[in-house]
Amino acid sequence: MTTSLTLRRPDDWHLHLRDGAMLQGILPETARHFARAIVMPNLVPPVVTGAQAAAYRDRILAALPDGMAFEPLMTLYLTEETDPADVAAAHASGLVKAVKLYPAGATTNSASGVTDFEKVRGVLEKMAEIGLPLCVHGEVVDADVDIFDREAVFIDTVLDPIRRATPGLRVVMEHITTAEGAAYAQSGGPDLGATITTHHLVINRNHILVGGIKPHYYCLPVAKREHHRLALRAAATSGLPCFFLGTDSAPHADPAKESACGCAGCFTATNTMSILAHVFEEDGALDKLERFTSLNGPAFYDLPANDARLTLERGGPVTYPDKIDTGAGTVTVFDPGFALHWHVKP
Ligand code: OTD
Ligand code: ZN
Ligand code: ZN
Repeated sequence: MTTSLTLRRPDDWHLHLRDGAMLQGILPETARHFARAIVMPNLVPPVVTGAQAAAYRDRILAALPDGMAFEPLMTLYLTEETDPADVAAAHASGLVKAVKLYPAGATTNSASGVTDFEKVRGVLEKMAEIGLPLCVHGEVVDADVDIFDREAVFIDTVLDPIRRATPGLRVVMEHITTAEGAAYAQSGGPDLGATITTHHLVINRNHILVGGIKPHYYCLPVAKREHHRLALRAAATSGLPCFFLGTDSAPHADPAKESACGCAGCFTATNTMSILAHVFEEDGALDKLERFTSLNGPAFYDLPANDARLTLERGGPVTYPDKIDTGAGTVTVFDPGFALHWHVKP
C-alpha cells in the first residue's frame, strides 16, 4: 500500500478569496498547500477592469501572513461593457490570466454578468487572438429550465455555439457537475479544459436533501445524481490533460448559509488535499493525483508546473478545524462525511 506521496506543489484553478476580513481569515487555508490560484472576480462590486484586478491582487498579497508564499492569478469579470483593449492590456502586462463569463444571475454575485452574448463578441474575438482563456460558469438561467438540467442545456445552447463562432478561443468549463460536461470537455481538443471541484467528487444531491436539508452542501452548480458524481470521479482520476482541480472553495459566514435563503458555496480549502488523496486512493488512481492537482492546470494555462513539492502521508485520522474563525464571521469547513487519513506534511 502506498503510504507516502510527493507531488509538485498543487495549484487551485478556481478559487474565491473574497476581500477584507474574510480574505484575511481564509487566505492561509489555501496558501498553506497551494502555490497559486485562479482568483474569481465576483466581488461586490465585481473586478471588471485591469486596474481593479491589480488593486485586488495587492490586497491579496497584503493579506498573506509573513512567511507564506502564494501567487494569485487574476481574472476579469466579463460584462457587456468590457473593453477589449483593457482586457488585452491586462493580459499583455502579465497581470490577468483569464476572463470569467457568468451568465447574469447564474450564481453568487453574478448580476453584472452577460445576458446578450452578441455584446461580448468583440472581447471574445480579441481573447481568441491573444490566447487568453475564458472561464465559463456553464449554466443557463432560464426560469423554465430545471436547475438540475441547466449545465447540459448550457453546453448545447450557449457554449457550443460560442466555441463554433470563435475559433481559437480557449475555454475552461468551470466546476463541471455532469456526465455531459465531462464528455463535452473530453471531446473538445486542446483549446478546451474543465475544472472539477473537490466536493462534487464526494457528494451527490442526496447528501444535500436526504434526512434534512444540509446548507453546507449547497453550492452552484448544485450537485447532481450519483451517476454524474461517478462520471466526475472517472474524469478527475483519468489523468487526461483536459481535467484539473478548481476547488471553487467559496466561503460564506455561517449565518448566511444557515438561513431561510441560504447562500451557495462549499468551503473546502482547508481539507481539499486530504480529501482528494482519499478519493484517488479509493479509485486506485493515486498515481494520477499529481496530474489533476499540479500538472494539467499549468499546462493548459501555459505556465510552468511548480518546482516546490508537497508530501502527503497516510496515517491515523487527520484532524482539521470544523470551522474557521474570521473577522467576517465563522466559516464551516466542508465535511466529506468520512474520516481522512492522508496528512499533508507541514
Ligand atoms: N458557486 N458559490 C460561489 C460561486 C460558485 O459558481 C461558482 O463559481 C460563491 O459563493 O461565490 C457557489 O456555490
Ligand atoms: Zn461558477
Ligand atoms: Zn466559483
